[in-house]
Amino acid sequence: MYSALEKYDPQLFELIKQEEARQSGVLRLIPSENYVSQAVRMATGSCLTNKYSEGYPGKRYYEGQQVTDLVENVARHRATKIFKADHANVQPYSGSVANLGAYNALIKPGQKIMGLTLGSGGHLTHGANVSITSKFFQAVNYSVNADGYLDYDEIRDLAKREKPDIIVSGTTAYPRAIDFEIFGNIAKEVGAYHVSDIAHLSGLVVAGLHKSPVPYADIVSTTTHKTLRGPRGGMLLCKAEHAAKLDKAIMPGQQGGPHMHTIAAIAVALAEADTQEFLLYAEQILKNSKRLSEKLIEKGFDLVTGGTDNHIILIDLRRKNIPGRDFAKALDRARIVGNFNTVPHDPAPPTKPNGLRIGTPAVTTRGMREPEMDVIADLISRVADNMGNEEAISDISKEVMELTSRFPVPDHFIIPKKKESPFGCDED
Ligand code: DSN
Repeated sequence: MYSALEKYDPQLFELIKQEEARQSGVLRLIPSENYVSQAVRMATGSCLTNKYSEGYPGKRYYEGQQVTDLVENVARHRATKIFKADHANVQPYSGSVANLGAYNALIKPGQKIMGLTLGSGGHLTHGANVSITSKFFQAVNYSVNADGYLDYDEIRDLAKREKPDIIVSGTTAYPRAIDFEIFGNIAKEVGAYHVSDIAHLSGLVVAGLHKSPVPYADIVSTTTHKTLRGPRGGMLLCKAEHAAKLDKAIMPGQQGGPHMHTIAAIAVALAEADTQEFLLYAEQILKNSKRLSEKLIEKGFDLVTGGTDNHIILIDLRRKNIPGRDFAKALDRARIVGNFNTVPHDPAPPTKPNGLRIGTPAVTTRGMREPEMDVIADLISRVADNMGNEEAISDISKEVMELTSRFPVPDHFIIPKKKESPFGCDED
C-alpha cells in the first residue's frame, strides 16, 4: 500500500508506519476515533484529490466534472437514503464548518444560538465563548443538571426567556440518550430553528439504535469519522425547504472547492453503514460500552450519570483525587488512549479537568467484546492504583500489547460488493 511513499518520501513513510504501529498496538478509547476500512482509505487516497469541483453536481464553476458529479451524487444519494433525509450536503470539510454552515443557512450574524455548554459536553461550535460561533452570533448556553442529565424543562424555560433563533441539540461528551423530539418541540414553541449535531451518534442513528433527529430538526450536522466509521469529514442533512439555502451557505458561503476524495470516501463509508454487518457492529459498540461502564463502577470509579446509553463513558475522578490530565497521560504510557475532559459543573478549567472520556467504537471495530471490556476495566483501574509507579505502568502496557496483538486491525468490514452501474443512483 505504501510502496511509492517508501520510495519517494522515506521520512514520511517511516512516520506513517510508526503511527500505524501505534494505532495497532494501543487500546484506542477516544470515543470520537475509529478505524476505517481499506476501501475508505483507498478512496481518500485516490486521484479525486487532484480535482477542483467548486459548485454542485450539474452546476460547477470548473469543467471536467463528468466523474465527480457522479461521485457526489452517489454520496448524496446514499446519505439521504440511510438517514431518511430530504437533502444532503456532503461538502463540509469537518463538523465545525458543517455547524457554522447550518447557522449561516438559517440566521444572520448577530442573531442568537442556544447550545449546550462546553463544560456540560457541548462542542466549541455550539456557542462556546472562545469560538467564532459566539463572536458572529449571540450565544446562550444551557447546562446539564446536577446529576449530569439534560433537563428539558430547564432548557424550555431558558429558551422562553432567551428567545434564541436556533436551538442546538447534540453533544460531544454526554453519555445518555438525547430526546431530539423534545428539542424540536421546544424550538417550535419559541419560534426557533432546531439544528442537531449528531457527530458522535450518527453511526448509532443509522443503525436505529438511537432516535434520529431528522424528523425533528431543520438541519442535522455530523462528522463522518466517529461511530459512522468514515473518513475525516462533515455532512449536513436537511428538509427540502432548506436545501437551496444550506447549499449556498456552504458554497460559496464559506468554502471553496469540495474535497472530492473525501466525498468519495464518505460514499464508501455510507455504503458500509447500510449493511447488516454495520448494524451488528453498532449493537456491539453499545454492549461493550455498557459492560465497560458496569465493570468500571465495580472497580470503584464514579461515572457521570452512573452509566451510559451510548458509546461514551465519562469518568468523574474527583473522589479518586486523580487529575484527569495526569490520568490520561499515565494511561497513554500504558498504551490505553483516552482524553481528559471536564465533567459537568467541574470547578477545574478545561486544561486541567477532573474527568476522563473514553468510548468503545474503535476497540469494537477490532472485534473486542464483553470479555475484553472486563480486561480493559481492570487495566484502567490498575493504572489508577499505580499512578507514579512507572514499573507497574510499563507492565500494564505489556499486557495491552498482548491483548491488542490478539485483535488485529481489520482491513474490511463487509462482504465484497457486486459491481454496480455508477449511474444507478444518479437521482439528481
Ligand atoms: N473533537 C471531537 C470529539 O472528540 O468529540 C468533537 O468535535
